[in-house]
Amino acid sequence: MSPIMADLKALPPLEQSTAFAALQTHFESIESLHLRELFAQDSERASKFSAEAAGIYLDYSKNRINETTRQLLLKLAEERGVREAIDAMFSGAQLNLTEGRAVLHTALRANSDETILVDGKNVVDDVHEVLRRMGDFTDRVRSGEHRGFSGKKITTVVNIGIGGSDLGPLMAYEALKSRSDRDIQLRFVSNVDGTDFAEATRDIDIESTLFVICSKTFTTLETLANARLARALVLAKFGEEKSIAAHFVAVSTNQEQVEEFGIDPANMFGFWDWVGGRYSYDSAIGLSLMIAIGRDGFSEMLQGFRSMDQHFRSAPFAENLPVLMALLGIWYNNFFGAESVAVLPYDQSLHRFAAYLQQLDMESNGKSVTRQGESVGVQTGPIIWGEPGTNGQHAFYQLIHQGTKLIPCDFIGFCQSENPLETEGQSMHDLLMANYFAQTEALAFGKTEEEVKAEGTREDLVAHRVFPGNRPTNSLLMDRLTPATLGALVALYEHKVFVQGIIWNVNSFDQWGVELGKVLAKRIIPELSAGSFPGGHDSSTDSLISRYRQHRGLE
Ligand code: G6Q
Repeated sequence: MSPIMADLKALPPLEQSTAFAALQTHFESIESLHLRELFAQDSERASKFSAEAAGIYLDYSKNRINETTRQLLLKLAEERGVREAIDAMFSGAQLNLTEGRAVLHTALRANSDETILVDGKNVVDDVHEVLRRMGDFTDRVRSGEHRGFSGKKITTVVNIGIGGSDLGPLMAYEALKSRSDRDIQLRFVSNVDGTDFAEATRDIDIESTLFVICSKTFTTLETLANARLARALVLAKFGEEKSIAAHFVAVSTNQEQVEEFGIDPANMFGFWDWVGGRYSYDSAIGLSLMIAIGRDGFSEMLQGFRSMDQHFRSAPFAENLPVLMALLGIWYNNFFGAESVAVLPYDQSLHRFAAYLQQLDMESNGKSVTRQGESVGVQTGPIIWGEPGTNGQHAFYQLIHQGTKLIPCDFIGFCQSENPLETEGQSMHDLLMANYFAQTEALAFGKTEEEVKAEGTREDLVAHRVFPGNRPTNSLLMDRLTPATLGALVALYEHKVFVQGIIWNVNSFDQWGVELGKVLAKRIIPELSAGSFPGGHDSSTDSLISRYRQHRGLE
């Protein structure tokens, strides 16, 4: 075994572990039990199955578990070495063994007096140095000290990046928009589809626009293509290479490529290879967000991340929010055969949260081999999807309530609204949250045939109007959506994904699955331009390319 792999407990296949076998036996006895019975048996159930940390209250009582389930799941976490893995991650062990890297996004929010060594160097000092530079730059942009080439104040920031260099800042900007400087608008360009760039830039005033080029590697095709378009716009406007310095900054780990692109390293904000792209929006990748919410807002967000980190690191598993949510996920994924998880924020400003979690979870745990390269043998990462409530209620909740699939849901809501409007004396927020509470109640308890009949329902409609219930939900309730609660919420999901990855024994920190498509696309790019097309793919791909070429007038 390599020294890297020695960082974690040697694990037998999951289905051979003692706790997993015990859970399998237990599952057979509890599978048919209804949440109606579980609640009827115990009036204290809600308080027994809830936990709170870092401003997040988690009620997980509407899950198909009893005390034995909880104990067995907690045993599974212990048996799979979750405690040791947490310690290893926080101390900088090279858990990302296929890329030979530490996994230290938690260092991005460490207090300045902490010490975390990577190759003998305290990385916390570097983190705080970059944060200070970001803060100073942010202040200069917001105050108008940093201006465009022609002297105009910056009023538009266009973030160009993709995947981990886009989804985090975008999600967080949308979430915290109510706290942003409204004199500065953020735009995001990610897709290599020209429409994305064209729409984001069609009405901007280049003289007052700052482009933030975010790319960990600075080699990503989509980002570089969009960055070149932006560069051309700026040069077309001013006709001088010198204008680039006023209108471009880069966020990257790759100084050489940044310089080659023509951005002065003085305008570059760095981060490190021990930060995974999808774990990076609290690094310099969050620069555009910091410009929007200010350095204090950003620091408040880091404080929220930190509170959840501390909780995750120190709380006993029975009270540990990320561990509990991870175990509940495993319960449905590996025993009930659930294929997906719906994430349902009752807050419009979290409308990109499910998309953000899709990458965080699916790119991390969408794996089928173990850390040692053997077949995992069990189901791993679920499909993550969702939309804000109440919109989802008028679209896909039907399937969650009465469909044939079991879809565990995370409901996310806040006690205070950032926009506390009233309509004829009625709080809009109460209308919203009444729906949150009602949905979790309906999903858990449903409506029986007797209840439907008792309402005088026509005989032929009874079956259609029955709600089976017993549909599990987690309820996450927070006071309000602040930078700190957002940070804590994101860290909760980051650590949940980590715990599941450890239990399945997969490497949650690589993403080899995105490589093949990139390589094939590179081969195809020249085949879509003038010149003869030799074919040589399979018959389907060849004919699709030929048809495309015909329609483009090339054949
Ligand atoms: C995230 C992934 C991926 C990455 C993008 C952008 O964990 O690695 O989504 O963030 O491919 O990569 P660059 O930041 O290097 O451009």
